Amino acid sequence: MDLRNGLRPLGSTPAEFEQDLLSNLYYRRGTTVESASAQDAYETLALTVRDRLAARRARTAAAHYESNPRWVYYLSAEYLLGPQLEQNLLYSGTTDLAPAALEALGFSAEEVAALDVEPGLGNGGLGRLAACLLDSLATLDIPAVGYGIRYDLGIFKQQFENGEQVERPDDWAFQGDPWEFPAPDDWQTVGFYGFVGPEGWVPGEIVHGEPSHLLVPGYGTETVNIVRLWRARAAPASFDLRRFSAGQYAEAVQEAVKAENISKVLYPDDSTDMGRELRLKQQYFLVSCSLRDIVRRFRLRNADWADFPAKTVIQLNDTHPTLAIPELIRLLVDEEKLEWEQAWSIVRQTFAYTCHTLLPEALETWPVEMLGRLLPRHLEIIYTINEALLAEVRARFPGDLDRVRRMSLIQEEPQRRVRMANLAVTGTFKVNGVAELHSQLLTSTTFADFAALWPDRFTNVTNGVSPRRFVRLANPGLSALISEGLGSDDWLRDLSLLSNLAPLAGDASFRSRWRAEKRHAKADLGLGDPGAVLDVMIKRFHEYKRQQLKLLHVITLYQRLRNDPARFGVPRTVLFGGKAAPAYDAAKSIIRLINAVSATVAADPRTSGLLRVVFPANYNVTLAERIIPAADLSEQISMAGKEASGTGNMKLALNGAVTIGTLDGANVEIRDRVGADNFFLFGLDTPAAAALRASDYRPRTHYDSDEELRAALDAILSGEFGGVGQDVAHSLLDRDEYLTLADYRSYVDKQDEVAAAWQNQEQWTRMSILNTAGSGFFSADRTVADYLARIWRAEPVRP
Ligand code: CBF
Repeated sequence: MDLRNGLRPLGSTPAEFEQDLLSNLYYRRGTTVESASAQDAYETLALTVRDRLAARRARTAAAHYESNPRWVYYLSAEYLLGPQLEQNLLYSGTTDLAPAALEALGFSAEEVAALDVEPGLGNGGLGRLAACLLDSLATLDIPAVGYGIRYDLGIFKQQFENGEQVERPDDWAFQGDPWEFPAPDDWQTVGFYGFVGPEGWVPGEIVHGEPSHLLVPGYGTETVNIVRLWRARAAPASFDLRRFSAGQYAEAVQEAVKAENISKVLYPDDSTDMGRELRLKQQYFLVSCSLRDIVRRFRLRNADWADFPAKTVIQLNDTHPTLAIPELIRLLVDEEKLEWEQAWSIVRQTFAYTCHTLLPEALETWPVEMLGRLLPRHLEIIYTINEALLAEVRARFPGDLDRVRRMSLIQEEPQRRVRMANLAVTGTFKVNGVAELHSQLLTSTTFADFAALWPDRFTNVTNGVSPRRFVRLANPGLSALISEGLGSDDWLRDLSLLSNLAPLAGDASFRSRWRAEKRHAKADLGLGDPGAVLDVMIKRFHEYKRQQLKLLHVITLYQRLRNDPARFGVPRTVLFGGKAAPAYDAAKSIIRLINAVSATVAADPRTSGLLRVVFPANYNVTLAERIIPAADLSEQISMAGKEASGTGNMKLALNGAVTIGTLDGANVEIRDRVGADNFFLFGLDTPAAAALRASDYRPRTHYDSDEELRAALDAILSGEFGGVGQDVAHSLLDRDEYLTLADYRSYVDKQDEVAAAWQNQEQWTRMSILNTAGSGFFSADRTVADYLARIWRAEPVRP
């Protein structure tokens, strides 16, 4: 009997769903209706929904096995998945069945949904992008697996104490994770340290990688892919029974604790050598476990290594998984006994690399000493790759020693370090940036030498976001209106259909309903003053993103309100959201100053009904899904040439927020698509910003010549805002690394245009609708289609 076809289909009627919920409560949760807690109800609902997806997963796996396809493997240090329950209800078609079934257990859908904790497996843009790409890969029926680390603790929970960010552990899986399937029998062995002897590498420490997986369903299709996550476990022998028996309990487990620290926390603090070494260990742990798993999967249906690149593409999400390149060579040469040439050729046909940054400091390098101590064989392999690379450079550019020095995989000064981005470019067949401008800048600046050597290796794939999560789930009211306007909800699988909304921008009754939806979303957020612009800046805190510029504008508005009300403009609620890296003092000072300004503004009765600054703590996907639908104005104000792409800009535009922004990252493409009239552009562009930076830039000249700017900075310096923030003001006046003062006037004037535009609500609503209508390009489905056409070349397999 074919067991897969023998699976009992799970029912789709309310009665069948309720029956399954009840059985799961009894047989899997081990409790009863009488004693069930809300947590029992949540976990039971999750299992009931998961079972439906698992049945689809079984059919998907069978179809994949049958067709022995080309696989896309995505290697990423992080996945910012967001809450799972509502998405899985939607994707399994059970959204309407759940409330009644839960009611039968005595619980409301709302109280149960509130227990759905976001997995703490991601941090920011590249982690959220990874999650969107997995969603779209499944939606497009592409055989794919995401590989990552199953961190015990997520990035951190942000709280404010006296306005300062404090970091608390994010113990997200404290009560377990009902969406997770552990697979402890599939564990892998990972070595560290040791030496390279005549027989090859002899590791000095062994750690086990224990996998679990989460299901990644496609929308509107049967496919369910997986993301496989590795958790570090000590080898059983590491428990020292002798010491334990002698009462040395801490010493007895210290080896085990050290091993298990590898997957303890996402992005451990890297301000110490120990922290840096732990991060490097995490990176190798991820790639070593994942590559063995990829090889195991290849062998299920294939025998000849020559077929490996035809069956496998491995995408490196930024440089964190770059050690996969020397690791695959090591597996092929040392373990599979292939010749170096064949192994190198396989590697170069298998890997591709996505770069997500333009900040030189974000391009990872590791001390040669540390890498050689932790992974001695990998350092040898990196040296061998480097020899071949430099020979090629010398042959192409004879006598150009400077170029050789720049392109080398090893930086010599001031400390010998391995350049991971150079390794990633050298060991892959395609390298992509994440927005048009970013990809151009990569080939003209960051990777200019490599682009001169291998021009065909470089391409662009502009980021995208999931319309299911960020419109349909986040903004059900607006989604229903869009579906009504377009005559169907097909746009959820083909976002380009949004362009058909454009004519409705001219329809007064549609505009009035659109406005009503925006107002509902604001009311849901508790920011219900319909007359106020909701001005939103939600993103990680970094000086290049320039939250400090937004803050200077807020202070200017506050001062106008007090001194020159005629210039104030329109009522505004300014909302900030985001975390700063724990060791990034300058960003933390900006957070503290925002909270101080917020308190001062709130305490002044003159601001009532006119100006508010709100900063909810712990910005995450859950909060994003509430804020984005309500936003009127989207702040995308980074210094031009610094933001690789941005994806919050896309989510906000899709939900009808109008952008005020610089020509940076994907802002450029957003403006092109929504129309210059529906976008508030300000500031220096990339060449102008670069030229100013390269000149003798003196930020104080702006302070001297601009009265309003001077007043804003003086207010900070005088201690008007709780006596904090002087360091922020000094940094702007003395260095202004990111040209905040240079762009201040252009920004404030543009904000005055925003205020004038807001006064004409019909016109504003037209702009809002045209932003949504013009944003169809920014679907992650289109992004995946571009990856498929330009890099992955994998075909769909339908279960
Ligand atoms: O490509 C996704 C995002 O990645 C970042 O967040 C990153 O982590 N490097 C970039 O800063 C964003 O511009 C980009 O959208």
